[in-house]
Parts: sequence; structure tokens; C-alpha cells
Amino acid sequence: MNIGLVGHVDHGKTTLVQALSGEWTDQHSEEMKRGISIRLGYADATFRECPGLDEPERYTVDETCPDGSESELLRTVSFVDAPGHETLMATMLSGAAIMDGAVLVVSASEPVPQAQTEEHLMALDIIGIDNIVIAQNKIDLVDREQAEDSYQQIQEFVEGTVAEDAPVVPISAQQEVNIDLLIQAIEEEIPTPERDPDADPRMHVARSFDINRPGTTWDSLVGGVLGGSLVEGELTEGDDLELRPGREVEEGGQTEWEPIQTDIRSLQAGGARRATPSPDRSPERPAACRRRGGSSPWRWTCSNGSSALTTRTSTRSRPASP
Ligand SMILES: Nc1nc2c(ncn2[C@@H]2O[C@H](COP(=O)(O)OP(=O)(O)OP(=O)(O)O)[C@@H](O)[C@H]2O)c(=O)[nH]1
Ligand SMILES: [Mg+2]
Repeated sequence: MNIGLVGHVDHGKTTLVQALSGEWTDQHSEEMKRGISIRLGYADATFRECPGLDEPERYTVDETCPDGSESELLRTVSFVDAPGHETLMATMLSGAAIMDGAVLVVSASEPVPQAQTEEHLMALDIIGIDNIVIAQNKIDLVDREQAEDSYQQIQEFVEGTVAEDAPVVPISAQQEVNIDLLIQAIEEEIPTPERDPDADPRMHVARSFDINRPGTTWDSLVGGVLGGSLVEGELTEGDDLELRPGREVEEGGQTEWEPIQTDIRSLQAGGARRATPSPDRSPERPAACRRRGGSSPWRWTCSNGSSALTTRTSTRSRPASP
């Protein structure tokens, strides 16, 4: 399942993903140069609990509890880290399309709401994402009075919105303060959706990677890598696949879309190769998209946290127009 990280630029979404997953999702050189997220980031986190401890201290992402015992697995979730910059709203919206719930990150050190705090919440509302937890971040930068003031502002801001009843958890993502309380809130507010593994498979594609040599014509395409969210059914290596809407074709002055027929060469979920990923069975830690060496294009493997598949493309010729 996918949990979105949304909110205004610089409020700490990527830092929070790192605190929960151990991964810094801003990998692109332009992101590092500008210090902002530009593309959607993906990382998996495994929530665990220490049975010997009280709430909220029992919630953790560590395998070892403070008393030295081994923590027990609760579930693995995939984070979709959205960019907060005002010019990147379209990117946030494409990520929101695969979110099952969201953490709205709001900085306690700025007046509430900032522009994209408001716009991102509005987007969740329109898309119908109502499993929301609010992370009131950067509490290490404010005193108690400012933190309480910011909390009041958040409450007033969410009144009458889809986040009206969302818990507000004060945290410091950078200092890793109250992360256990945040995990508890996510566990309570953002349940894993019921999905039917026996239904026809349906995968929402969030991103794709071109593995063909530059200049390759369409009839020589060898395939690609798709990352996204498998929302129903199961996929197996070797399965035939139809990509929709597919390829844009023009005929007789009319533009049409032709579905692309392909088959699955390899599958990954939760960073590990598997023959048959199905929704929400990915306890392993993630691996980012990477080229694994060798000359074969099929050695590209990647994961968006949920599923990634490598396809071999063949375009089936269109039936002749009547
Ligand atoms: N003091 C303090 N700084 C924080 C905290 N969380 C994040 N930061 C800092 O705030 C800055 C922005 O953090 P990011 O995690 O990149 O913010 P973001 O929301 O992902 O930003 P965009 O993706 O560009 O919208 C960085 O310098 C972080 O170190 C926090 O809890 N306390
Ligand atoms: Mg970011």
C-alpha cells in the first residue's frame, strides 16, 4: 500500500521519509543542487512493534528493541514522497493518484497554512483520500508556546476539510522525535485497503523507464520498466499484458490510441525479485532503481516501493479500418 507524503515545500517530507525508511529519496542531481524534491520519491518502510513496551514507545522501524529483544513485524508500507514546490503540483497530483492514505507534513515554524499545505490538502479532498495523519514537523525549532499556537492554527485550518478529524502529531523528522507516535497514528488511521488477489490484475503506472537505445524506431523497441501500484490481482513472470491507452497513432487526420501488447520479463516488489507479486506482500526492504551491469537491457530493475516490472514490447498490428 502507498502512503503519500504531502505538504508545502521544505516542511520536511523527504526528511521524514528518511527517518521512517532510512532512504533519502532526492537522488536526482538537480534535486541535490536545488535542495528540493522535483520528482516523486519512493521508499518502503517496515513498521514493527516491541511487545514488551507500552504505547507509543512500542512502535519502531528498528529490528532490535531498546531492551535488546527482537521487534515483531507489523506491515511494510510504501511511501510516495511528493514535491512541495508550487511549480510541481502536477507531479504531486500524479503521485496522489496511487496514494491509499497520506501524511500531511506541516512545519511548526511557519504560519499555517502555507500555499501548498492548502493546495495539497485540497487535492487529497478532491481525489477522495481521507485517511490522513498530520505531522506537525520541526518542533525542535520552536518553543512550547509557538508549538501550541501552530497546533491551534492547524486545527482551525483543517476544520470543515477532509482532514478535520486527522490526528496531529508533533514531531521532529530531523531529530527523530516522536516517530513512534507517528507510526502509531499511521497504524490507526491508514489501514491497508482490502484488495482482491483473485481479480484480474490491474496496475496503476506511476513512472516508466526507457531502456531502448536512443534513436530506436518503434518496431525495434525491446521493452521498458514500469513502476506503479498493483491494486488488484496478481502478476506472474511471462504473463501477457495490455498497456492502455497505449500508442498514439494518426490515421486519416484522426488521432487514436492503440493499446500495446507486451509480456512480463521480470517482477519486483519491495525491492526483491519475485515471480508473482500481489498487492501488499512485500516485507523486504526496498532497492532503488539501478542498472545491475551486463549488456542485457533486462538487467534494469527498479522498484517504486510497490511493484516494478520489466516488459518486452511488441505492438500488435491494428485491424484494418472498415
Ligand atoms: N530543524 C529541523 N529541520 C528539519 C526538520 N525536518 C526537515 N528539516 C530541514 O528542512 C529542510 C527541508 O527538508 P526536506 O525534507 O527536504 O523538505 P521537503 O518537504 O521534502 O521539501 P520539498 O520536497 O522540496 O517540498 C532540510 O534542510 C531539512 O534538514 C526538522 O524536524 N527539524
Ligand atoms: Mg522533499
